[in-house]
Amino acid sequence: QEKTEAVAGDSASSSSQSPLSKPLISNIYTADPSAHVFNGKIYIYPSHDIDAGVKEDDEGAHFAMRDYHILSMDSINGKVTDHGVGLDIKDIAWAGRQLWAPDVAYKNGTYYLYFPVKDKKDVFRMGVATSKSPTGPFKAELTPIEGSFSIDPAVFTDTDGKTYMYFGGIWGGQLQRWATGKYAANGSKTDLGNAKEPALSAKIARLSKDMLHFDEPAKDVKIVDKEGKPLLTSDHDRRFFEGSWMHKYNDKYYFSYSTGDTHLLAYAIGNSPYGPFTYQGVIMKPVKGWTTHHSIIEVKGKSDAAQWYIFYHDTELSGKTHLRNIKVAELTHRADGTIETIDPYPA
Ligand code: FUB
Repeated sequence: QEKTEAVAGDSASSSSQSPLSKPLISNIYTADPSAHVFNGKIYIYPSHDIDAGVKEDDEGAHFAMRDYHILSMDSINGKVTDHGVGLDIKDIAWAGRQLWAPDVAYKNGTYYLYFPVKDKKDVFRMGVATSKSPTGPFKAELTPIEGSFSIDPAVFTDTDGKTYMYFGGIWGGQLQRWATGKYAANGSKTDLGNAKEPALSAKIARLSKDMLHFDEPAKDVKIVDKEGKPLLTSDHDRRFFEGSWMHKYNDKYYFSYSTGDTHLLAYAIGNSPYGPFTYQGVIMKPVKGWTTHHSIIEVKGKSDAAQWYIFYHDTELSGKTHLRNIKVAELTHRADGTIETIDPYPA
């Protein structure tokens, strides 16, 4: 396995930008970072962006990724280790193209890597691969997870031990093509176009005890405004587009996501993993590049003081929307539970 080391943000920087907000690695392009703390160490499961020479289109064909590299850090300001390829598309029996944003969960000595990839009919499905090590190599199951579709799995284990997958993405993520429950191959390339109807929702499904299946049919992740009304299709500044994440803070469930074509990371709070979630505001203003995608974790320092962080990406290194680099920044919950909006490029 390839193994390289890269140094994380240098805290001695004289830049006015937060020292944390620098590309975490530059030996490869990375995006969609799903971060987790396993055994006191930070592991990052990003997409591995490559230039496959595919023409850019609204369905994201230029995001033609073929493998995952797994990264780790001992601390937020520490070195980043690239552990090399943890899963390759050639080792996924049912895969066609486009290995997009993954996530990982741990249970009873096994790490589960959840990944979206188009099958041989060009339909996005979710697969799962397992390893005894957080850095892989991961071995993929022979078929996609039954009942799974679309993209961007985010796997959350609640304090009661139950694990859920949030997923979905409109436009190139194909969520709109599943509106009837069956895949519409000639369906819309964007959304359902009904501006005054509730927007398409992300999905949630509880995982089975063996972590390899959905334990229930996927349900809608409803996002409502402060009056309890669902966000509408026309509400591009607030409605769900892709990039789900879940974190729990002070017993509340924080569902965060990308608004896609308005390039915001937004969040909504609920009292249960299933929601409904009440829209609260923007976590991060637009980054360089079309896409924005994040994860949020709590990291305990040596003194046991905890700090929350957001991992995200932009296109600082390449200036190209399909060749991204991951970054990390501090995230602050205010006393009332709301989150301070992050400007990724403060003056
Ligand atoms: O990396 C490919 C896609 O771009 C992801 O699945 C989306 O969330 C967006 O970041």
